[in-house]
Amino acid sequence: MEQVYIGLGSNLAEPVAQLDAALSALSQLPQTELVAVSAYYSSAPLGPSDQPRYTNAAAHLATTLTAHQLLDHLQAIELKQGRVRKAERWGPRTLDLDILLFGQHILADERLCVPHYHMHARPFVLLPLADLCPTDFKLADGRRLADLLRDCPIDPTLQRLPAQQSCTI
Ligand code: ROI
Repeated sequence: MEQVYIGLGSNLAEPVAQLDAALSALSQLPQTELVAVSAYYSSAPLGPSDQPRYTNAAAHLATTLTAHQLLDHLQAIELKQGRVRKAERWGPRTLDLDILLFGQHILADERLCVPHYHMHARPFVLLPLADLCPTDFKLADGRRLADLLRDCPIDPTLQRLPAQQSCTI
C-alpha cells in the first residue's frame, strides 16, 4: 500500500460541488481507499487574474495502484467533470487533480513529477496538505513539510472555508 496525497482545485461550474464530486469518485477507485480529506480553501487565482477564485483541498489515499495507473484514473475523473485542456497556460478549469506525493517515491518523467514540482511555492496546496500530515512530515526528497510551510509566500487571499461548505466522509 502506498500512502498518496492528491491536490484538488476548481474555479469553474460550482467549485465546491466539483470537489465534492471528485472526492466521491476518488472514494470509488479500484484498489484504493480514501483515508482523509482536508478542509476546503478559497483563494485568488495564482497566474492570470481575470478568472474566478479557486477552491482547493487535499486528499489522502492508500492505494496499490501504480502512480501512472492512478494518474490515468485522475485524468479520467477530470475529463468526466468537464475538464477541457486549453492552450492557455494557467487558465481556469472545472477540476484539477494532482498527485502531490506518492509514498516515498521520487518520479520525474514526461507525465509525472512527484513530489509535485510547484507545491513548495503554493500555499493553496501546502495548507490543505498540512491538514492531513503531521507537522514533522518528511517528503521523499528529504524536505520537511513544516519548512515548506514556513518558507512559502504568504497568500493574504487564502481562506479556510467553514466545514459545512466542505464534504465530510
Ligand atoms: N490558483 C489557485 N489559487 N488555486 C489553484 O488551484 C490554481 N491552479 C492553477 C493556477 C492556474 C496556477 N492557479 C491557481 O493551475
